[in-house]
Amino acid sequence: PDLFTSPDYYNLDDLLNDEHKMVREATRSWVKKELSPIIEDAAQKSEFPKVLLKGLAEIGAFGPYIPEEYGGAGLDQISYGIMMQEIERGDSGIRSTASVQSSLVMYPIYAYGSEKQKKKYLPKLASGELIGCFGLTEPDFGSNPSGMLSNFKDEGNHYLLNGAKLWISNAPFADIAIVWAKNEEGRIHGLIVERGMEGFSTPETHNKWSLRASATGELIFNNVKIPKENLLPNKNGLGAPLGCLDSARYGIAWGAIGAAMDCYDTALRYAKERIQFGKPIAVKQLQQKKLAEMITEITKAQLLAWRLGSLRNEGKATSAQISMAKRNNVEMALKIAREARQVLGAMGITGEYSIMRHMMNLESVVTYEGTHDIHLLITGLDITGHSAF
Ligand code: TGC
Ligand code: FAD
Repeated sequence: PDLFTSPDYYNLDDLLNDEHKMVREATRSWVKKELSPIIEDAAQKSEFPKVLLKGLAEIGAFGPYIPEEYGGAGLDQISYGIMMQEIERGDSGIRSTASVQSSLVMYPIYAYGSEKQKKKYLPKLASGELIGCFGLTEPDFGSNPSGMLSNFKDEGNHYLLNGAKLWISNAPFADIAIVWAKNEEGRIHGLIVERGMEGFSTPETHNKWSLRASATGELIFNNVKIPKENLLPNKNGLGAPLGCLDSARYGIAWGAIGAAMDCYDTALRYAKERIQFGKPIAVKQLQQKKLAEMITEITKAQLLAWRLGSLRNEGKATSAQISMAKRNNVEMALKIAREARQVLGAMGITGEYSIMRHMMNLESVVTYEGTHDIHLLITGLDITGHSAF
């Protein structure tokens, strides 16, 4: 079913400018035409649909807010958010690819890279000629990346990189990886690692029940020689990767709304059409409670995301504010997916409808980019001044 109508219960449209609406229409129509028809099959087969890369680049989803001089779309933060919403209405895994490419690969090169690095990589990443991935998480260090073991030594004319990263989106086919590793003093730096460098491999992680249309893998570094010019020179320490996460988490706060809207739309339509006990189930109070709560939660999430986007446009959003929105909106979407699935009864478990796929996808979204618990602890730290990690 492809009858998406964007719920807009509080006239959020009045807060959007023409550019925001244009970006939404362009992204939405691409999702309807190119993504929706093939995504269920890709997810069932557990294959990343590479055929979508070109279109993602064309709609500006690779670097929406990166300035045009580097090939980006030069849009504001609200447009970036709306784009993520519309892509995730289609599938969280495809939104992941756009998030990683934009916020975790292009952003660190743009914000921490040299002019030479920016000119070399950003236009090709924006056009999709190069695809990137972001390696922070390790087998033994997920929520606490500061303990990472990946490391590099200065060997005079190059660095020697060793270690391993796990759960890396896009890893199996990425051309470059932004890898976070410690130098000999234990300080975290970002390095640009390129496919083909000797000792670098990217095995795929199989058998996921979630984000099946996104490729996930490992990054393994076995004495990889990294040219010195591939170190990101302008920021180091844990704050460098976390700065990228701020941008990706913000996009997810919007993205999750898209998944929730698709579940709500589907459940509402189904409830009006499905007849049981001689009447549409939409006349039943229990079903109305589910649907009414869904639209209430979506509306609250939209306002949170919009306000956060405005703060980001003014350069005023804090990391803790971003954590609150990521946590709230993903949990909201996950709950809506679970409720919406029930509205569809048995039909809800099939691939005829997108709800179960969204639900399974959101189990990753609630874990990656900082888990639900970690974001709560970030809020806790912000309001009490005490770290409870
Ligand atoms: P802590 O001592 O609190 O902080 C260390 C340094 O980092 C600074 N900092 C930040 N800087 C910028 N932005 C932020 N959001 C920041 N949060 C903290 C902080 O000021 C400090 O700086 P300095 O100069 O004093 O050293 O760190 P901690 O070791 O106690 O750890 C806490 C923390 C924040 C790391 C933890 O709460 C956390 O966020 N863990 C989650 C890890 C995570 O999100 N991993 C995500 C991996 S990437 C991913 O999942 C991609 S999925 C992609 C997709 O497919 O979409
Ligand atoms: P752990 O950190 O081991 O957490 C396990 C449980 O303990 C969680 O419930 C957590 O909330 C809880 N917990 C941890 N610490 C505390 C605490 N102090 N107090 C209370 N509870 C706590 N990473 C990347 O670097 N790049 C990627 O591209 C990427 N893509 C991903 C794609 C997918 C599909 C998935 C599933 C993950 C991806 N990740 C990626 C990794 C992701 O960021 C981590 O899974 C996440 O940060 C959590 O780490 P962990 O899985 O090791 O869980």
